[in-house]
Amino acid sequence: MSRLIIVSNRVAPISEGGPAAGGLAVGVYDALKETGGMWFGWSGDVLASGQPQIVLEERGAVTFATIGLLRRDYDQYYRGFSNATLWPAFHYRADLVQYDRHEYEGYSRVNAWLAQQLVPLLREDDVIWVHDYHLIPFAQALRAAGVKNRIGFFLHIPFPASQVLLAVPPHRELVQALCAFDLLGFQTRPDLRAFCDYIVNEAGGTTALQPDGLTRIEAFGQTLCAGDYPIGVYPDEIAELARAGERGKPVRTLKSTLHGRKVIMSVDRLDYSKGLVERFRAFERLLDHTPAQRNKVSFVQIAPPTRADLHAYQDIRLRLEAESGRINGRYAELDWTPIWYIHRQYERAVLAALFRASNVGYVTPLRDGMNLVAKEYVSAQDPEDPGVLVLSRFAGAAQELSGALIVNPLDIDGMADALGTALSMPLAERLARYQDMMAQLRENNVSVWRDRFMRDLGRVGVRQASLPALERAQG
Ligand code: ADQ
Repeated sequence: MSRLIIVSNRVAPISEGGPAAGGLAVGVYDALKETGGMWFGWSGDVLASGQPQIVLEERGAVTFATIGLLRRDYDQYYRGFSNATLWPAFHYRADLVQYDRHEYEGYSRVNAWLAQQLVPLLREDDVIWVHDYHLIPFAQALRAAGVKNRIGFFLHIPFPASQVLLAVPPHRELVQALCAFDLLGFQTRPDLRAFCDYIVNEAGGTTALQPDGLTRIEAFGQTLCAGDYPIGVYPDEIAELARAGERGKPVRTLKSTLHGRKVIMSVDRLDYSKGLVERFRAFERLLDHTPAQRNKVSFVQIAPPTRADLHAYQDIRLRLEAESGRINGRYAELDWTPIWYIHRQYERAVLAALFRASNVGYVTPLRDGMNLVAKEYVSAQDPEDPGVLVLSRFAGAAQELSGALIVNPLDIDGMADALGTALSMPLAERLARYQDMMAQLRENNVSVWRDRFMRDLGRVGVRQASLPALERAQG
């Protein structure tokens, strides 16, 4: 079996069975343990000066290879082009896109430099799997260094519609760089369609659905394959964590503070793509329109700040603080706080137990590649008395979780109605919806996601020769 090389911006700090590891990290780490291999990426350190050196750490059959970034590289590659240009554009926020040519040059330079660091560690039959928007030019950089191995790419965030992607000045170079991979994986079919639309209408390439379900793409003189691979979780492990935490301190504290009131629960990184302002307002609208709900339900929003050195993130934080203060000021009573707005990180086991103790999972991003919280919320429910998931149609998870109450996060009244429906849903309907979603989550767990991608990457094989012009014209 070939050795697997995972390349991602950050290398997940995995400790065996450790609480910090998310589904993705665990899923990928499992694959590495099976095949043996290496996880390569940024260590998280930012160096003021000097020459960053790779640190190798062996754990069983897995080698962790990490390297620091110089301050200028961090600013241009990570903070700048990745998170101030690509992240907003790929989440349909062209209004927030900041573009600086030097940052793009830094992004390309760091990708090339990281690729050069990896090359001496590679063996001939390694299979390389690159993750996410920080590393779009990575295969191109490896190819330039003479690497012929199979290289796959998985995009964790949405791929935007062409008209939105055009807002990123080097859009063409980026898509051309993606075409240097052998296999491209997207979270959902709409993301794959958006990519194909760009290939056909902006790049003059062709796309064709193959009998094996993969889409064959020809563009920029390259031939590659693409498919949709919705990422999953391990639902039964989350259920077990949640059950084990049912009598733990966090849940006891929550319950004793609530005095039998219902709970609506949200957990997100604090990010403008997650739709938190609209979500707060819809909860306020519920209280406005349904006086009977006042003092009967609290909304818990857990949102640890991220990327706090970017203006857009400081801005959303201030807006949320203002909104939660305003709504609480309007409705709170001596014995009831309507919105609990918490900036903390919690261990996975605690989150799972809190999900189980809540009546509604409220997951309403404006755009999201998948949204694992939606899947974790459902997995954590009590099979005898499950809560209800209220889910944005713009989360990738909505393509699979049809048992959720699907909402448009811009429709404040619609979301308030859905919250009301969720809070009063009879047990029989909650059970039917939960069972439907759990079956889906078990069928497409994170191992299935990983194995499908690895199988297809093995299948597409080494770089394929371009088809002759005639066949290309027939598409
Ligand atoms: P994210 O944007 O980070 O991921 P998400 O899929 O929701 O979004 O994953 C967040 C993870 O962090 C979840 O496992 C969640 O439990 C955990 N988490 C969130 N808040 C936490 C807190 N306060 N304490 C502890 N843990 C917390 C990107 C894409 C998503 C895609 C994933 C995986 O943006 O769309 O689903 O990658 O592909």
